[in-house]
Amino acid sequence: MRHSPVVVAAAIAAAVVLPAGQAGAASGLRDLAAAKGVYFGTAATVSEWNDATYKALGAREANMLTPGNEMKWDTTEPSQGRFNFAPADSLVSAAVAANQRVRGHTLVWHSQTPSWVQNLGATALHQAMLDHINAEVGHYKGKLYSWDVVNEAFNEDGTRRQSFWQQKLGDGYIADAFRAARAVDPAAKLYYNDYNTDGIGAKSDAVYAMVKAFKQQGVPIDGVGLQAHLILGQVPSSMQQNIQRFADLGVEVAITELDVRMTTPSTSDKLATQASDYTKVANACLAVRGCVGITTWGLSDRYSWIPSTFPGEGAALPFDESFQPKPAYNSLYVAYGGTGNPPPPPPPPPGDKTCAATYAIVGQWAGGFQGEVRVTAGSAAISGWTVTWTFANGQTITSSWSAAITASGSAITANNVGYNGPVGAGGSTTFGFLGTWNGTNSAPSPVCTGR
Ligand code: G2I
Repeated sequence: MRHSPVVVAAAIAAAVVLPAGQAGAASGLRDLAAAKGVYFGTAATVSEWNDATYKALGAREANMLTPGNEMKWDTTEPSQGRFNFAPADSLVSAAVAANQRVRGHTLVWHSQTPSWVQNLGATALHQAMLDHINAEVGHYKGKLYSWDVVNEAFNEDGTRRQSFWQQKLGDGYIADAFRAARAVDPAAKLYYNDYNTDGIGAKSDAVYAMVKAFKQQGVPIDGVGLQAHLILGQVPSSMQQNIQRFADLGVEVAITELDVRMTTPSTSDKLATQASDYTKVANACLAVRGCVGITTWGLSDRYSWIPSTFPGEGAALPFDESFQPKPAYNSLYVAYGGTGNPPPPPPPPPGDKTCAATYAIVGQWAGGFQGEVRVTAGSAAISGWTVTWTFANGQTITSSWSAAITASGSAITANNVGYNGPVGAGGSTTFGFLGTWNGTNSAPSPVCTGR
């Protein structure tokens, strides 16, 4: 068939205007997922989004965003009644700018919750939970797709996790949290979220029984999040059946934190197995009406929780550390109906002076500790950096090396000293300090700004 000159001219114009590789069929997973009536999302943190190349990749691939840490209690209410929504606000603004919706994560959890909460008596704890939900859900009212209201409340054998919530408040705290969240933002979908509930088993049976009971009792629950932190080659064979049984209860289901970890280094065999694992998960969700979307816990192996939690493991995400698509990405691309070549990784924006910071407690003793922060440059060299964080538990810094550190209350600012300002593309440097602590010494989330 011959094209009219007008059509040919339009095609040429489109080819010129669109970034290379995005003309024609090659768009990111978000568009493919949307065409199938589902979403594709990722988790990200403020610090990760400082890497402009990574943020651009997220904007191309994801139409749903989950703040990785910024909506958790240790950030949002570090001391009672003092709320800090600034880090999460910046992620929500970025999501709005990228036309992404947001999954709120998470309101009531045993982890990343300050000691002041854990130390309350039962009555005060119950009130603090309601106050926290009122404030945080209220702050984001009308802006979020969903909330993970309660996270990880069950043991592997299906009994309730004996967290401070459970021990002090008993079984009723989960329903109370859902009721409180619904009362504040009736539009947000309210989820229960957990791991190792991906296939049928004792733990998912317990969640199933709870959701069924909530539905019968009129407790407001809209969704179940299956985290899907999976191990290579171990996608549960009953995953689709499990998703289906939850959907049959009248709740939606989401895969909320997908990654597939392996022992590192990766090999082509392991990457092929991982690709088939990603296909299985995508197909299990796509096969069930009511499985509304998949979120991966990050996009690139450059930014993943796994190596620090499971030493010797990693390589769990669809893009490698250099943002190159792995076979797992191609699996998702095909599962979502993509044809032709997937889009190439986005080039680093010119002048992209970004960095990421990770915080580690390298030693701790009665009253004192030694901390170290690693600054890693993004895809371009930087000539200097500033790292900031907020201490949640009243820690102070008494001395430091390789950085100039100032404190304003609990807010810490660290600037490079002359000799360790320059960091090559993808390279890193560290600085350290001695500090004091009392009671709890939780590690903060540092934010890095490069120049
Ligand atoms: O652990 C993986 C995920 C399991 N399901 C719930 C998720 O919320 C959880 O996410 C991870 C974050 O990705 C990590 O970034 O939750 C971890 C804490 O349970 C987060 O790790 C923490 C480190 O433990 C801290 O030392 C660090 O200061 O991240 C903090 C901020 O970087």
